[in-house]
Amino acid sequence: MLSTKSVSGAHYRVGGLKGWEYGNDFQAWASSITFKQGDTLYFEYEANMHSVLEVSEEDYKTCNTRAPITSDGGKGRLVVTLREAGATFFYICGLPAHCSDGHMKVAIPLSLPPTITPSPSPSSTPHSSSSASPAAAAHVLLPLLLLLPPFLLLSL
Ligand SMILES: [Cu+2]
Repeated sequence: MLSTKSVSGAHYRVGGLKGWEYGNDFQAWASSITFKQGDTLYFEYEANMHSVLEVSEEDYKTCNTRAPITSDGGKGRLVVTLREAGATFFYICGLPAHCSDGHMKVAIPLSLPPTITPSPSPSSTPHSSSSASPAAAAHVLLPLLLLLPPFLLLSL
């Protein structure tokens, strides 16, 4: 059943019960979840046995650990809040063999949120009225000029 979730995102332990471990099936784990903007990932593992690198898609595919976007330094716990809706985040273990042989790699695709259109009406109203005022003044002035000649004729 669908239910209205709270605005604060869901929390996920990467890899489920086994966590960030050699040989865990992270793709199966990730494919079972629809990740949303604001969700939080917890990478948990024995410190210094692994690490977590955020990498580019290319480095994810090739298990290249030499050019990470970020690295957690093998502290054993990394908390990541997913911010960019529609983006995909790529994480690999910093030990190349763990990535290539132990499948310690995971791609996290973020779904796009349902289109929420924030109503910008308070800010757009003064903008449109200020741009309309010169035109409005011209419209008032024109009939006034047309009315003047008959009035002048009558008074003469
Ligand atoms: Cu590892």
